[in-house]
Amino acid sequence: MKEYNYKEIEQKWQQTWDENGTFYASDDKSKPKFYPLIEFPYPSGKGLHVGHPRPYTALDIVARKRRFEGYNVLYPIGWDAFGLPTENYAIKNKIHPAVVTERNIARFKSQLKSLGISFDWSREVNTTDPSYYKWTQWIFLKLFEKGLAYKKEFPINWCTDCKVGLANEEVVNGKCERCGGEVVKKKKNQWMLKITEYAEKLIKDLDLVDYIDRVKIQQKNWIGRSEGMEIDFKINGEDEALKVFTTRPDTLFGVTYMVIAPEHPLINKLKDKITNIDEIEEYREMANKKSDFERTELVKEKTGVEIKGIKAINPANGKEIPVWISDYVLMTYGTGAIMAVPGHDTRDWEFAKKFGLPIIEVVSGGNVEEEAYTDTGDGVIVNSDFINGMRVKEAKEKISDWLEEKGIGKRKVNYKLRDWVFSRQRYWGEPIPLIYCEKCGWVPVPEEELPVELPDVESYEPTETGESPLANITEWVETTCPKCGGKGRRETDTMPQWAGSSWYFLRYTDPHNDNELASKEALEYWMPVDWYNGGMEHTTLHLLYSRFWHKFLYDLGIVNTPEPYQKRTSHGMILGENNEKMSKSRGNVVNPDDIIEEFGADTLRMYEMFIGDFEKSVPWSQNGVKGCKRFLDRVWRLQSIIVDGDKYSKELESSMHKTIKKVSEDYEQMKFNTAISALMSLTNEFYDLGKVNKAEMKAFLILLNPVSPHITEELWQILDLGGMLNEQTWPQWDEEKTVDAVIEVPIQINGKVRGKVTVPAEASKEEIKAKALEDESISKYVEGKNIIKEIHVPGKIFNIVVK
Ligand code: ANZ
Ligand code: ZN
Repeated sequence: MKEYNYKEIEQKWQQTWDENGTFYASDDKSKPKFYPLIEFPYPSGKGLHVGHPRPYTALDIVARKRRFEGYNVLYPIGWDAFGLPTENYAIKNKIHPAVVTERNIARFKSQLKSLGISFDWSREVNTTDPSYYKWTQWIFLKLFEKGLAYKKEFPINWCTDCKVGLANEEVVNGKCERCGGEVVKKKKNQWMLKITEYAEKLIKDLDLVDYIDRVKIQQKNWIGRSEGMEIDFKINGEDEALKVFTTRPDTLFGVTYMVIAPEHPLINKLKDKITNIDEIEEYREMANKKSDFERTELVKEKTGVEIKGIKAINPANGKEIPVWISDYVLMTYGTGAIMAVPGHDTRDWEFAKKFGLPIIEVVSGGNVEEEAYTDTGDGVIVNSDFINGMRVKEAKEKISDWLEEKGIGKRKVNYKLRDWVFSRQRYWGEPIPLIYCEKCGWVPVPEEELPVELPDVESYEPTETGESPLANITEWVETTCPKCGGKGRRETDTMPQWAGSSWYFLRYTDPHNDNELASKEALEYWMPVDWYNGGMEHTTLHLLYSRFWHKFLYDLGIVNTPEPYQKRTSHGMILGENNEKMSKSRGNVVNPDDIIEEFGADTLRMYEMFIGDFEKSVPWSQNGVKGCKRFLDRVWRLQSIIVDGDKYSKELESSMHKTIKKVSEDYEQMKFNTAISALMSLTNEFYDLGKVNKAEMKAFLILLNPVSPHITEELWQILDLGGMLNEQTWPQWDEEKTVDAVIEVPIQINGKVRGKVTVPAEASKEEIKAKALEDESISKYVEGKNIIKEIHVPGKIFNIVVK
């Protein structure tokens, strides 16, 4: 027997699969299809991380299993290659980001290939390739055409270090998510995408898909649907009404003051009436410096200023109430103004206590002098005229009807979801394909002129004014208006990194198409993605954005399914040995290349699947890696005990069926660790018995192949089991043979039948007796007596004689 030379074996099979195009998805559309998807990597300069192979191997297992089951499988891979780290590296080292990207991709690709994942490399996509981003731009133009892309002056989050506008989600605790730099507000004209138009569908259609619960919950929370009312409060002596959004119209009689956001337009409108305008302006300036996050932090001390010279009127009881300005009310939610009910809202309560504003109890059950009573379950409405005595739910309906009848209020659904800030003032992104003309306004670049390619520039740094470096290239910026032929200027903002990943799964179905983003036939056959696995860090935004684009394309009739992904699962992270996140600074980074070099890709793959529950984060263990290598060594040596046989042997028949069932089901449920355990136990049985026949070996190798594809393919060849392993079919199990045979034994006490026990056919006398005495209806005849004799007629009867 040759030694287990994993290096030679892995290289050999990777080359063979490549040359044969073994894992290319076929265009044979008569077969059922299976489309698994992993989140395509960002080719960073750091190379592959040991976290990458975990999800890739997981879906590789499912992909390989499906091929054995007769499916036409599309398991694609590509590069999400626009983005800041590459751009920052390019700036620092004065290398074109395209060159950096190419280098990084080459490295990632060779690393990924050395893992032996069954990707269809013929369909590789790269978001920075003009033939790809042509279609990203095309989709943007469709959004623009349908009025879903618009420009708006928007106080954006501005990172003072990256000099770039950030989306809310890129600001973490008031700091830039990427560089940790300080984030301030800056007014800027931005391209926005109207994702809010799809808010309702993005929630409702979650019913159509099979996502793990926590992912659905994240999607819903981010969209943040909230049912309530918009109510108009008259401003004394003005035509102007102040509109608020509330989810608790039942507390209307408890409103003792109002609060507007610092940015609220009412201030400018009533400037002349406001007697303390300087104080107000000063407060506004201070608030402008804070992030939304800081402003809404609960623990923070409330601040605010009363707007003197104006009063509002509570429409329920006609009472005059003061209007305040405070930064705990956000301009970006609801109407930017609230009716304050300090008795029943915690923030309002804190504010009222601090500024000595009155607190009225309108729902009984708490003690509003001590704290806000926010419970909506048990209390009864009090101090509220015609809704007194009702429960919250009923009162809400009643007062909502009343307000609507009077034309003072309107039922309204609000969403936390904001429109998507789609502009970046950076170089390394897709140019936004629009031209500004003094006469015609924003004009799309004609379709036949797409893609608008990134021009070469000298320096990739954003300009001091915060414009993208593209703004400095006059000969690129200055162009003619496609509509009137007059002077035009190109948009110099580029798209965010989210753009390219919002539709890449569509391109994989037909990646070389020059005429369409993908052909109708390809989309119809391959979509939706059957199974999408990715990290929990992407289950909010990437998922939401790509679902939005997909729904938009669905409405245009370009794709044929309302949802892009039928199923979504998520994996846990791989941590350092000491349970901390792997990072350079901690010095605990494991490089997959080193593991492949020392133990082989088959071992690395197995280890990453064996390491623990797939959904949980787990620490790396070098000993665990060694354990997997030892197991594969044992698998290799099975050659020495192989015997002929084209059926499972009597001794192993039941174990074979049980293992096939267990492994098949576990792979589907992503319980890879227990599937591998079952294969380890079966191997032990082979060795205990001193032999494994060819029929058993065939089934065993196919079951193990998805986890460790090279060694299994090699053993198949060495043992001459017929053809290539990857051409076989998945082994079947016989349900009957997976259950142990059981028998019923009647139990007699002193010759009288007192009951029956069910035991395995091969159960011993002791086992039957123990089981019988567990049964109260039998044991009561034995209690307090001595057993003097036991008579066992195997398969027939068990008699206990007592005295
Ligand atoms: C009166 C009231 C009484 C409220 C009460 C709550 C409890 P969700 O569920 O998140 O939609 N609100 C409305 N707009 C706001 C803004 N721009 N900034 C800060 N707070 C705002 O929350 C809706 C509630 O949040 C609204 O209902 C409003 O306070 C507040 F016992 O109105 B409520
Ligand atoms: Zn024009």
